Amino acid sequence: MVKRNPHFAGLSEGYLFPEIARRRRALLEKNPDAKIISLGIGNTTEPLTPAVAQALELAARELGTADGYSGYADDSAGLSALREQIAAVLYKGRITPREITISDGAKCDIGRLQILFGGRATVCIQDPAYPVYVDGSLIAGAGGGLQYMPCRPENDFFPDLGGLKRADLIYFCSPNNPTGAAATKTQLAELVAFARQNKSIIIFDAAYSEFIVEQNLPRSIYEIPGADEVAVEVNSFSKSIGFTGVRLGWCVVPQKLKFEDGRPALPDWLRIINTLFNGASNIAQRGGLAALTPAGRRETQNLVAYYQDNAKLILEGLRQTGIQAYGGVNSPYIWAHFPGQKSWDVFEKILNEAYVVTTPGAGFGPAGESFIRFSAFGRHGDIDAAAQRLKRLKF
Ligand code: PGU
Repeated sequence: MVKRNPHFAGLSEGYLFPEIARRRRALLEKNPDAKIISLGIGNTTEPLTPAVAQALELAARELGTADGYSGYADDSAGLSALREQIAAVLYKGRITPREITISDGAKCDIGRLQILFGGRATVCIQDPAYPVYVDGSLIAGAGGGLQYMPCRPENDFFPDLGGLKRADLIYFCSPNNPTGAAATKTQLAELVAFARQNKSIIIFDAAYSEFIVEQNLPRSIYEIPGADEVAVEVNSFSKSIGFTGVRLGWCVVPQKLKFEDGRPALPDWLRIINTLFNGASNIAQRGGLAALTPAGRRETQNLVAYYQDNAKLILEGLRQTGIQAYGGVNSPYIWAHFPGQKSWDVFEKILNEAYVVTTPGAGFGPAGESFIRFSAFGRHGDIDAAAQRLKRLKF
């Protein structure tokens, strides 16, 4: 018999979102007529926008012709045109196309980065955080060296770096999932200085960067001078243009990022991409290119604005109930506080009394206890109905 990989012993039994889906199904079994509204998993609901949908369609048609067909790409790092556009449009030339690799999504890149740095790397993770950082690190074998950085209303959701032990990797997500907090330039400069001082590497997750509306908030860690020596960045087309199912993202590994022995990290990263990944879908990449044209950029803004209107409705609904809620401005997530209550209990109450699916804060880490995450992804009508139902609840 084969021994089970011991790294799985430290993991919670199941991944967070399937557990939530299970509880939703349980309610439907009890009450098949329940009109459930999901504000749980951050899953996009609006159709692909015209310029992007047309580009995907055209790419698929071309693959059906002898001249237009293509198979494996020569370079698994992605279409050069797309890498150039990401560098020009989204990084304004701060990053070169060579430092960008195109992927099937930010989650998949986080998994591959965990292979790049290996199971011996010690890690610091925001608490609460997107569960993939902790679970993925544990699967990679980093069980011994995992440190939480509590992010609460009291510290403006930015960790107290002074109290931390040095770690090899620092996971940082801004705008944050789940708290909705977007770090300021000053805060990110502090993070970069901390990483430089400790010779740590930041894994910066900018999956929600398009949701930033307030002026002067950084959309990328590379807006901070010197970050290119200490940070990799992952990002995605999932939340900005509705590619949660199409699948397309990218990762930046700057040429200046070096390991302890002075070797650059980029060649090792490209080795992983070429060895364990055959490149992102050729069709999806054409959609990504269309999303970066002026028409595509306008469509992205409209789509994001649609979800931001939803966030306002949820925030208003919660505030009228007297619940303290954070986020929802530069982020599609609202982080609501229910002091003294267990988040899974509040989750069950909202599910069973309002038929609204949410995500319990405890699923994102110990500091998430007594919080609930509301996702603003959904149809206006559903969100409006959910906000009305929330107003009627007594906590
Ligand atoms: N990074 C962050 C911070 C995310 O919140 C998510 C999705 C991703 C990356 C994944 O991006 P892809 O490019 O689509 O791979 N978070 C959602 C979905 C749940 C999940 O398991 O990914 C959420 O509800 O938190």
